[in-house]
Amino acid sequence: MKVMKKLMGLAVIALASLSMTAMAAPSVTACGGQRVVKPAPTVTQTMQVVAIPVSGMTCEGCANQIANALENIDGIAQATVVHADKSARVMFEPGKISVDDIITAIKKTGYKTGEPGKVAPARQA
Ligand SMILES: [Cu+2]
Repeated sequence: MKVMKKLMGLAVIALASLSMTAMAAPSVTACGGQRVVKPAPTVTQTMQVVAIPVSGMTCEGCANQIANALENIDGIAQATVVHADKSARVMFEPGKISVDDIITAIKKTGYKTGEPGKVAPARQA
């Protein structure tokens, strides 16, 4: 009985410290990546969207840095990178840039990529 109580107490402490960590996590960044907000792109029928797994991100600031870098590239209309999802969702113009180019660009920012998901049209015809 005493042991059970002790274990319960430990579990409570563990839970408390977990939620403390969650609360202490800054909403934006630990590594300084501030998202540069750009106007929403004009989505054309030729644009496509690809989801690319990204590993190595440690916070939302990393995600912001990748998204900013991608959106500075000609042919990329919009990049949504989410640390929690470990993925990048990129809207691009296939005539200007390929999925391979996008993967190379992500790697250049210092993060690792996985197999890209299915490429889909950005807009339904
Ligand atoms: Cu970071």
